[in-house]
Amino acid sequence: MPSSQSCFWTKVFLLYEEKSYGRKEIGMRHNLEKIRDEAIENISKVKDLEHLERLRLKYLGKKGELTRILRGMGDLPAEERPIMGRLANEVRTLIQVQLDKRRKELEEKLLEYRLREETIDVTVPGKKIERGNLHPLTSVCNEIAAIFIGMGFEVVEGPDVELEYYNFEALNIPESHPSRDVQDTFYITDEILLRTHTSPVQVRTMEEKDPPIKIIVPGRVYRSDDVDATHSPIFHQIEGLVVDENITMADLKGVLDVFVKELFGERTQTKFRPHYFPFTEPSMEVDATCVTCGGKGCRVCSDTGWIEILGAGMVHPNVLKYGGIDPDRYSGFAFGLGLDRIANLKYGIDDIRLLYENDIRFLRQF
Ligand code: FA5
Repeated sequence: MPSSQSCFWTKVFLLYEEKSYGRKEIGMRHNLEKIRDEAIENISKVKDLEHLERLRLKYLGKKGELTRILRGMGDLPAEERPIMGRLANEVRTLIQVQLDKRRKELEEKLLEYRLREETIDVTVPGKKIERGNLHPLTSVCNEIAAIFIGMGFEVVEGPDVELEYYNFEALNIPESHPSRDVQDTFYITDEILLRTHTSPVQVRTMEEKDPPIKIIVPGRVYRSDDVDATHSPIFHQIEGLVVDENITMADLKGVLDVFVKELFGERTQTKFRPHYFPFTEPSMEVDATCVTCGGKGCRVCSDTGWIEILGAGMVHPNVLKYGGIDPDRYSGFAFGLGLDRIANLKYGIDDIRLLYENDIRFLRQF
């Protein structure tokens, strides 16, 4: 304690001794002395502001030690109260001064620490934020949609959980057709199933919209196929449908030729092979010159120079009728492509399973 303060206290206590106070007064004086010494010592040792605040409450707070002693003043003889009150106030002021002094020191230390530790080093290399990328299926789907939108098509969607009626019956698919087999299709009830292709959206759209109709339908489809490098029980298709007056196969060939050239390059050729689908007549499969070898023949195209990319045909009159469209007035064409296989061709992926395993090391490459 500074010498001037100790000198003050000595005088005060001598004064008390001289006046030969009673036991209560002496007890109170000793208590004040004890609190004072203890507070000064504790405050000088404190290392942080939180602890300092706890000490303030301990000594000067409403329930603090000094307040408790002051409450006992009522027991003192009336003439002693002002003297003891003054003494208590001196102790309070002394503790408060010590608290303020220590607070200032601790705040300065904290500021120094912060200035030292929290400076921003602008030369430290920044933390790179990893940018994600679209799944290859999404990218190819967007690319294909953009090509058709450029030709005036509209994008339409349909339900994955579909009525057997739209998936088969309205598409002129007879009872005996193998794709109706429970082995091939995921049935939910006898009449509800997971759609096996995007073609059900053809009749759904015809029911809602009068010609001219010019739509594409991207979506997920389901088949009870065993998994291998080219088959997955869940895969994706994009359906196309055009219905209007005077639509011919020339329109079908023209649109698909433009599409293939836009997707795989200007030099890509198309080949239309006769095929059978119950919902188109005539029907065909469309091949494109192999993306990998340009038509020369390689492992990807099994040395044929061609790759099958979609099924297509002129909309069967029965399907137009199911859709409420007069087949004597209107005609149309439709096509359906397997998006997964197109994505694999485009990116040189040789196994469809890679598209569904969600291995980030694989997906990051696209
Ligand atoms: C159809 O699904 C017809 N709805 C397409 C169509 C539409 C024809 C409009 C005419 C008019 P298909 O069953 O061939 O056709 O399937 C179309 C494409 O889906 C196939 O060429 C193939 O690329 C893809 N595909 C079929 N099964 C699987 C499978 N399990 N895994 C991945 N892709 C498959």
